[in-house]
Amino acid sequence: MVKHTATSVVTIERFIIEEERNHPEATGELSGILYDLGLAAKMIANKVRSAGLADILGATENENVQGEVQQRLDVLSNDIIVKAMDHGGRLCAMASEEEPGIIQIPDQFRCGKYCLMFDPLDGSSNIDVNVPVGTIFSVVRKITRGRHGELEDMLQPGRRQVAAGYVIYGSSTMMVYTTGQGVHGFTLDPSIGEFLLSHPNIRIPENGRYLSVNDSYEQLWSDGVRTVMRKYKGLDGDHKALSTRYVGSLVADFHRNLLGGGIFAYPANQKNPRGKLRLLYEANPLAFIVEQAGGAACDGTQRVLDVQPTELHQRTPLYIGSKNEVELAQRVLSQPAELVGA
Ligand code: P6P
Repeated sequence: MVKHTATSVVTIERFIIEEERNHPEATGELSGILYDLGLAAKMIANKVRSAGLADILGATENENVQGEVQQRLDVLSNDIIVKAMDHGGRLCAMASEEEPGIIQIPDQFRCGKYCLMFDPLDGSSNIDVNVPVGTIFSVVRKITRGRHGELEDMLQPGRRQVAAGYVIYGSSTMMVYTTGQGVHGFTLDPSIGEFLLSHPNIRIPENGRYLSVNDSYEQLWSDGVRTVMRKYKGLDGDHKALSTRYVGSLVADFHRNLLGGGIFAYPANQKNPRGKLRLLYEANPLAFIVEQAGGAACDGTQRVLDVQPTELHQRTPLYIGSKNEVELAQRVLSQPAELVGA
């Protein structure tokens, strides 16, 4: 494998092609998916950057399948991805946070052997106040027979993913992805419209610096979760105090912790007994990335990538980031209730 450093000018297209060369059996279909997602990301970045000027801020009158008011940029980003991906002949179906059911490939286009699941613009409630938002995507191989993708193709455990990534629309636009060969980050150079390799082989520090959690739910947490948070805050003397950093935008919080070390936690609570975040297109892709970077992700009792999905939009509690902090959560939350806090 060619060893790149952040100083050589390597476009994402060149990097994808060079990575593909490491797999003689590769047909180039997965490379094509990643390339097309990079194109969609540039188009979304363009809309996000000019949202304040082009009167596409604010909410539509529609709600998505989650019952969340759809922001106009949500809908626009969803349409950009669907139209960029539906005709390439590499996908047999898609699924999006913004659409209730599976998105089929139109009959006039060829179907491929992969399924794409995505959250087109996560954290969109932050758009109007200029807080970073992100796109998250997950790719799995089709396992059913027949031309078109089916629900069964989507409901595979996260360990079956063949690629996963996100785009963060922040102070710069970055695309971070893995195909199981490490995690690599590319920063968009708007002057040439290219994603350039800026963060080769990202590794997350084993010990976290930051704690990302919404403390306002403390009264709704179980005793076990409260014990975990006490430890993260250094109140039990057996773990150093982490600095709290919570943007309220998953991709922004995850990206900071991936680069600097930290734990993002969205526990189950009495209001959201299965957590808030979605398994297939939020927790699973980020879990694949973080494990490839040397971190971990659990739902409080098991590895996220081992969860067997049962519904397209199912939610999951999520503890994701530096290995030591995720293992602490799993250790405490796997104890019988009566032992928690012992
Ligand atoms: P809360 C944004 O709406 C989102 O889905 C994630 O991006 C973010 O991490 C989470 O919800 C924030 O949720 O309940 O803390 O506002």
